[in-house]
Amino acid sequence: MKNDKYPFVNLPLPYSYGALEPYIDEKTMRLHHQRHLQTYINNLNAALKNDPRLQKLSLEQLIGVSGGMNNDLGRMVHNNAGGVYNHRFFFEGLTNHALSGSPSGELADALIGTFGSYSGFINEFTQAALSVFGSGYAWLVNDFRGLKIITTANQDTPIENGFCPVLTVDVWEHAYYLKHFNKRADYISDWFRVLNWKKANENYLNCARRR
Ligand code: MN3
Repeated sequence: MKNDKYPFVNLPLPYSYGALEPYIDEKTMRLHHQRHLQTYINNLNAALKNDPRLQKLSLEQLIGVSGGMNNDLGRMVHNNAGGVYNHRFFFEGLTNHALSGSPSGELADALIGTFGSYSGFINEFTQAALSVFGSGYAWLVNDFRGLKIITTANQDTPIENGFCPVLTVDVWEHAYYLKHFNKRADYISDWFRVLNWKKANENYLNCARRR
């Protein structure tokens, strides 16, 4: 990932703000990227401003060490580094519907092996995403034995529990409220239409390589 260390900057999305229309609307994408993610970036930089030791660490290392710090700075770093990590991963996993594709290659085989079928995966993943109480994410991860669906609260990340992420959906209300209102299920089904399956397969292969 580019810009992996302090000072963090808000990297442009790999597509235009309107590219996910009509499934995820342009206004939501603008606010989500320019305000929500930007705020995590600003707060993370502010938290690291006076700490040259932490400034040397990568985003993933910051998430790793912040869990053991057990003080206000640790919590600030954990929540904001998590917010940056999760949003970058979420945004990079999306694309225009025409380019979304379908599960292919090694990931398709693993999905069928684990969940029985592609629709079995969709159902199980959707139930997990609906089950997140309050704010958080649902993830498909590799736990180095195989694929697994997990959820995380707030800006907790899968990597702090040793999981390697393959794909994720942000189910904080700011991700969908302007278009889908309170209908999270409708948002999840629209999110599947703009999921970048090529990227998900790359992530899956990268996980396998790190095993
Ligand atoms: Mn968000």
